[in-house]
Amino acid sequence: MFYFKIKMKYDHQTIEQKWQKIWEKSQADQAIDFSQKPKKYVLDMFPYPSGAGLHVGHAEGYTATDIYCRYLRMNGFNVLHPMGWDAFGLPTENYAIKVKRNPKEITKENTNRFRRQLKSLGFSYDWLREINTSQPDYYKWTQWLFLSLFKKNLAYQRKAPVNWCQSCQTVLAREQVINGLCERCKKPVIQKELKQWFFKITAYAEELLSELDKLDWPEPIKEMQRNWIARSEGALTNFKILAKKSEIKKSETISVFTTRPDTLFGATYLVLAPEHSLIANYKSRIKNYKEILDYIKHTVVKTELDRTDLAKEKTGVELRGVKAINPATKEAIPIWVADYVLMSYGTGAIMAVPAHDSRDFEFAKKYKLTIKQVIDNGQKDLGQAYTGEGKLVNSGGFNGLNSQKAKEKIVSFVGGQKITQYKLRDWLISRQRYWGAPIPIIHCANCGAQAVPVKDLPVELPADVDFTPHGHSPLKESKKFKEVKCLKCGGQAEREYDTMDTFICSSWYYLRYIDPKNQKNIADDKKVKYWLPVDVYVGGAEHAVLHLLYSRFITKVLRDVGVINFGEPFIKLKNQGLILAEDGRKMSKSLGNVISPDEVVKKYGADVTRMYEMFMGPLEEAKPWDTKGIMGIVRFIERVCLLSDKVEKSSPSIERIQNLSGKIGQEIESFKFNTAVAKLMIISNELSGQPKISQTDFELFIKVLAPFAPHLSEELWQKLGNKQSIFKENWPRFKIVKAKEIEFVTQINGKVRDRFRIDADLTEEKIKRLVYSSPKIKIWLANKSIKKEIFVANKLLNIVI
Ligand code: ANZ
Ligand code: ZN
Repeated sequence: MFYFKIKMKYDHQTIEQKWQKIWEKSQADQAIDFSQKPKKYVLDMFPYPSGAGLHVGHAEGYTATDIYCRYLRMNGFNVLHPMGWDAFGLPTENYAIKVKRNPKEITKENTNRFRRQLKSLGFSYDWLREINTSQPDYYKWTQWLFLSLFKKNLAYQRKAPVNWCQSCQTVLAREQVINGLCERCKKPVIQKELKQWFFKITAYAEELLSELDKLDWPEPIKEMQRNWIARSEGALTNFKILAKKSEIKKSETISVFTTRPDTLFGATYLVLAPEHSLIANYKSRIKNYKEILDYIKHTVVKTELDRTDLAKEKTGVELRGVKAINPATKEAIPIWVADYVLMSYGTGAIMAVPAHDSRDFEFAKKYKLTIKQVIDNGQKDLGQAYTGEGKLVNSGGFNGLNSQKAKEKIVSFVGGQKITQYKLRDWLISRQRYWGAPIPIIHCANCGAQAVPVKDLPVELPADVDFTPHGHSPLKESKKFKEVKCLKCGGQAEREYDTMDTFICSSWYYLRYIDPKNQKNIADDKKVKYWLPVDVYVGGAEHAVLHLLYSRFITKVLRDVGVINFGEPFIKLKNQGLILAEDGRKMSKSLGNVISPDEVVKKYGADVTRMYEMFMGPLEEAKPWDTKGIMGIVRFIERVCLLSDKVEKSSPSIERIQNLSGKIGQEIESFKFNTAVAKLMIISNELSGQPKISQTDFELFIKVLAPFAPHLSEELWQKLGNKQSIFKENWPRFKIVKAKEIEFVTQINGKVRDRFRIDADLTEEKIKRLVYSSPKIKIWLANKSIKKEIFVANKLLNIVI
């Protein structure tokens, strides 16, 4: 509660609760299906309802979207702004094991707490559309989605070396292994062979890559997805095995993937991944087979990250007794096994060109293997690998050609094949855990894996399960779950015991909000066409490659099975930066520096919390909490309260107030909330300096303040004698002063490459969109990655590549 100097006492708790009740009762924030108004779908990344409750970081993004949505409604939009719970997952399950309670109960408590916390901040969510991924009426459709992939051969099973956490007793996805440690429990991860379910995301690699260009997303996020998908243009080349006639049954070859066929004359040995199947085939011919097996044993415990770490010393063993023939030089070259070659990329075998590849160079030096230079580096010696391109030397008839030309020619000379490879792997989706959506499959020894009929969905998560880790799926423990007949032959069959990765639940949730109670379909066709795709999506940058890539993939699958008519779920994406602790470190329980939004709301109120979080700095930047900063906002709110006592109908309005208010709308649209708050402060200062305030100016001011401080604005609006909610008011219209035109220049690496005339004071974002859509600039940037952008307002953008 604040006590003001003279007359007024602003009791934020009473006033905020009063308005929250009124808003809830009037269902003021509900989206209307099929309104005549234009629609906007503004989505927040839904939270994982952890035991820790809402974080001030959640409140940051949620405040930003709330301001934006309230602004849109005042501008005549029919806004869909929903909230729900990403409720399945390991932390709840681990906690349930620890306290010996059911994760369902724990989830219920956690979501109740989160909901209360969100409501206390006055967020205008449409709570009638709340979803919870752990409830059967939701995961029924997650299972339906699985079956859609299964029926299109996009879900399949295979044995695979998987990252296994011995402590969590479960498989982890590549991205859940952080520096060789489990993302959740921080214990070392080992490799283990298991039969697993995969989603064939690689079938969409090219589309996932090329469509990134169309998206209005932060460039660094797009770049991370590009690097994650990682397309490489290269060639497959076969190396014949050299052996005694008597040993060769058919002509045996080792196929390698290379991006540098121009260096083929410099390939002085081959390297196989330890998992390569040919090693076992050569058992009888390899003289040091035992040594090889020993080596392989040591590599299985290493993660891929470890194996490919450039800083780690490379190891390997030669397969003694077998050799291969370089198809260009026809020379016999040794074959090695080394774990810096991965089985999961290309063919699992490489041609080593130590003169021009750094890893091969280091390896060749260590084991004294031949280093043969085939690309001219303009110097006499090679102190290290020369990895650039250039003129060919020591390459027979190809000498003197440049790398680019030589690539094609050498590929056809040796009968190779040009191909495109991606680093993207299929998505491993099965988990040997309890708290997830069961995979709707029945296995029969005779008839194979069969889809559970859609009419039998959901396959419910059984309750009679001891879900403490035993190294196999807890669902296996349930008698009720287990006994099932084959759908084809009627014989004894088994259900699939694994559950789905929770990233599947969150890959499609945006779709369910538009029709959350639909029992017959995942979503109604007409509603899909009206509401989707999502117009603006806001969340943390840490989701750059997981959730955001999976969601794009699943959207394309849903399009291809006819559920939706678009291929990209989120047209525009905005990232929020981390809110750090007062000490500048990340907030964490163990450091004891976590700020709870509950305390801040209780002490200062929701409006102060919201405005402070917006005032801290640009939304997308990381910024430390500062208790002193909050006091600035508290004083602002105090001042605004006092202003209302000076309002007088007859006072003349001030032009500067009009101008400043006019800019606030633009800043909300470009998500510049910190500068918008600064302008609100300037306005309140100006008004404070007046002996009397015109009613026009004051109404204008509280209307533009309303999205930021909804409770206070609503209260003051009522005090002025208005009967209807301020959020039913139209956003004030301002005289638009025609912008001056200027000439804007685009440079690449400092050289002028394009110029055009634009309105002065166009936002940076809009200008960049113009720049990057210019055909001239596109040509310059094709296949280049952008290192840096230097933007000078009203003048130029210099793109460094
Ligand atoms: C010969 C060569 C010569 C290569 C040279 C590079 C430079 P990106 O760009 O990432 O696609 N490679 C192929 N398969 C591999 C595997 N399974 N594990 C580890 N390395 C593998 O890299 C492609 C290059 O990585 C390929 O081109 C191959 O080495 C290596 F001067 O072949 B290169
Ligand atoms: Zn059967």
